[in-house]
Amino acid sequence: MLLLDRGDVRRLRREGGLLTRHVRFRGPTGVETGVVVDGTVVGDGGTRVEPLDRATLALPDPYELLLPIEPPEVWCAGVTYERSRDARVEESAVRDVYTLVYDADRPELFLKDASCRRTVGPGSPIAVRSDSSWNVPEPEIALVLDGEGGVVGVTIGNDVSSRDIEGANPLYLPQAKVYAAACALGPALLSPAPDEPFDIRMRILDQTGREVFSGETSTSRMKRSFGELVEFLLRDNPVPPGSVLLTGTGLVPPDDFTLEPGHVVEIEVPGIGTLANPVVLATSLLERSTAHV
Ligand code: DO4
Ligand code: MG
Repeated sequence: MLLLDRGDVRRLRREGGLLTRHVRFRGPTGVETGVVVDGTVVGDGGTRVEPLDRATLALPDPYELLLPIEPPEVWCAGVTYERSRDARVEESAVRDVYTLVYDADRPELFLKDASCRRTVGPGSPIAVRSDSSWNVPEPEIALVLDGEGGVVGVTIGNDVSSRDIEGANPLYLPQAKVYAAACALGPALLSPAPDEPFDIRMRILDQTGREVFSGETSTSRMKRSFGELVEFLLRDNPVPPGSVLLTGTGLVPPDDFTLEPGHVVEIEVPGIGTLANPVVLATSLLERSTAHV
């Protein structure tokens, strides 16, 4: 089920004005939508749940926080920050394409997921590819689109990527970017989308809880505006309402860092919350899903 159909998009637009964090969760009676009020999750049907943690909004048993929306499509923009351009130039055997796209009028845009097959929610495992030895999380602001050029809200996105596969040849981009659990969204959908820049902080913890990377950036460092990215995405392209556009990463860990199974990635955006996901091998998820077929 898609949370955000045309009617939902209209409702979010109508409710515009008061900044609200929208969530979805599973409880004993099924999936509910709700909002966060003074740190408490309040379901539309009246259920009140106190999160275990006010940043991640992780919920106690028998409740489970879900994706705030199930987007029909997830798109990504790339090389929208100088840091991303420099990292790509460093990793790639074909360097010019990144400098050219950073300076060009037309942005890089690519399809990351459709039908929510590869996108996971807060607390669920994200994955690294088994045929890659250099993987990174990409913390990004994710715009929720109304399909008509408007942005109805924002959430946090993680565009998990393989740097060595893309670095070998830019034509391998879909393989570097699109695989099981390569995308995470959440924990909440903030609506309406504020005009102010967002601070984005990322921490990566190892199996023992030790911090192995931390960094922060701001969307004020982006080369392009959100409006420009949405306008290019929708040109001659029927993107369904409720789809999501990730707007690029400005945080890249040092070149000797690779994301590994057992790590936990935490992405914090003040006003939205913290998106936290443990890391596994993509193959382990596929084994599990075929076991249930
Ligand atoms: O060109 C590769 C994609 C870069 C990207 O995903 C980003 O800058 O966030
Ligand atoms: Mg990215």
